[in-house]
Order: sequence, then C-alpha cells, then structure tokens
Amino acid sequence: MTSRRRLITTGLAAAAGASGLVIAEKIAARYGLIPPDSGGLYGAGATLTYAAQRLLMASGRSMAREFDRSQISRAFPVNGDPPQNDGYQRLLAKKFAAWQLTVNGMVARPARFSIDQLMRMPAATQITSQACEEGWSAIAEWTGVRLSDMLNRVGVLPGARYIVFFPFDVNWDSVDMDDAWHPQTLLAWGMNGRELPAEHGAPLRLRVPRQLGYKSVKYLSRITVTDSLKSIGSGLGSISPEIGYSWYAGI
Ligand SMILES: Nc1nc2c(c(=O)[nH]1)N[C@H]1C(S)=C(S)[C@@H](COP(=O)(O)O)O[C@H]1N2
Ligand SMILES: [Mo]
Repeated sequence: MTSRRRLITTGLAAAAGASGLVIAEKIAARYGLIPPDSGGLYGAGATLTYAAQRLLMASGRSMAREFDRSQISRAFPVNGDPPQNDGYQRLLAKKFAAWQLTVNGMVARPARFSIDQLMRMPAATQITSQACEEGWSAIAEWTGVRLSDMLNRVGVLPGARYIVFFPFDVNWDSVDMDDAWHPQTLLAWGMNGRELPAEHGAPLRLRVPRQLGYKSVKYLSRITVTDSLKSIGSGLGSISPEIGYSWYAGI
C-alpha cells in the first residue's frame, strides 16, 4: 500500500516537474484520480491539485482547523440570498414545518427527514472558517448531523462514488467519498447556537470546511448518491465548472 502510494506520488511530482502537467494527468487517470471537470478551464492543473490532495489524504486524514468560541466572527457575510421561488418561500413562511430532506439514489434505504428528525439525530459541532472565492473568510460555530452518520443510516451501496446536493436554487454541487465520509463534513441546521438563519442556508446546509465556501451548499432539498455525475447538469460535477470555477476547491 504505502510503497505503491509513494510511487504514485513520486511519479506525479516527477512528471509535473520534468515533463509537464499533461503526463501528471495521465498518471492520475490511471489511478482514478481525475476530477469530474478535468476537461474544463482548469484542466491538468486542477487534476494535479485534486490527485495530490487525495494521495496526501490516503496517508492520514487532513483536518480543517478548528477555532475557539472567542474567535467566532461578529459579522458573517452572506453570499447567495435565500431562493425567491414560491416553493422555498412557502416553506420559509411556515418555518420549514413541511420541509423534508430527500435522500435517494444508490442507497439501501431511501428516506425523507423532517428538520425535527434531523435535530434528534446525534449532533456534531465545529467552529471552522469559511473562505469565499470572492476574498473573505469568517468563522462560525456550526451544529448538525455528520454526513457520514446520514450515509450510514441510509446505507450506501457498493460502487457509489459521489454525493450530490440539490438546493432550492441552482447552486447544486457534489463531493467524492473522501469528503463524504470525512468527520468534519456536516449537514448543518444550527449556526452560533441558534437555528440556521435563512440567509445562511435554512433549514439545512452542507459544511465542507476543507474546501472553499461555494462547496457548502445552502438551502438543501435533496441528496443523491451516485456512481456517475455525467447525466447531472452539464456532467461536470457541479454548477461551478459551468461558470469558470473548479469542481474541487480544496484549501
Ligand atoms: N444553494 C446555495 N448554496 C450556496 C451559495 C448559493 O448562492 N446558493 N453560495 C455559496 C458561496 S459562494 C459561499 S461563499 C457560501 C456562503 O455562505 P454564507 O452566505 O452562509 O456566508 O455558500 C455557498 N453555498
Ligand atoms: Mo463563495
């Protein structure tokens, strides 16, 4: 295991140094380390970043930094206002009493969860920073259900490779299984000790603190487990590559 991993890592580094990114991409492809948007604007560079991060993680999970309560930001910017569509606005007006999270796709037990049911599941809390591609970062305390707990509950089928998150607006996204099972990947219903404010993603948002803010999908409606992203949207894994951002946004 270790020697093979070292071999791949060395190979990638050497290829990047000696012969350029294209060869690195070829090696990455051989080991299944190509992100779903590899043909896009970022091309080989993004592939190398993703492959390097995933190989590093194979030798021990990397954790996003956690902070003290005293470091929580007084003001936390908003990026992406609550969806204006009727569906969302009606649910918001009734405090999400009728909202349900759908979890389906490659799972043994497809299910729907009300916000009360989610709040009764074992809760995890983290004080982490969210960095936005637009140049700000802010620290908050987030409370919710670990995505891994949710996945264990519905039972992920063999062969599943991605978890896809559909919100009430257009900003859908997905993560691979490394991020899906990571202990800091959270389905958050609380922020700074209160219920999640509408503008920060009520009633439920994703938190992926090891990636840029845009991966942390707000206003969740449905989660789907899949082995391929090809038939979703433009097939690039999220809305981001369609608008010039990388699918993988590790920091
Ligand atoms: N559904 C949805 N999720 C979203 C967005 C959005 O517009 N819609 N904006 C993203 C971006 S770019 C960032 S930086 C964070 C912002 O989260 P905040 O508004 O709670 O600070 O949410 C991300 N998740
Ligand atoms: Mo962002």
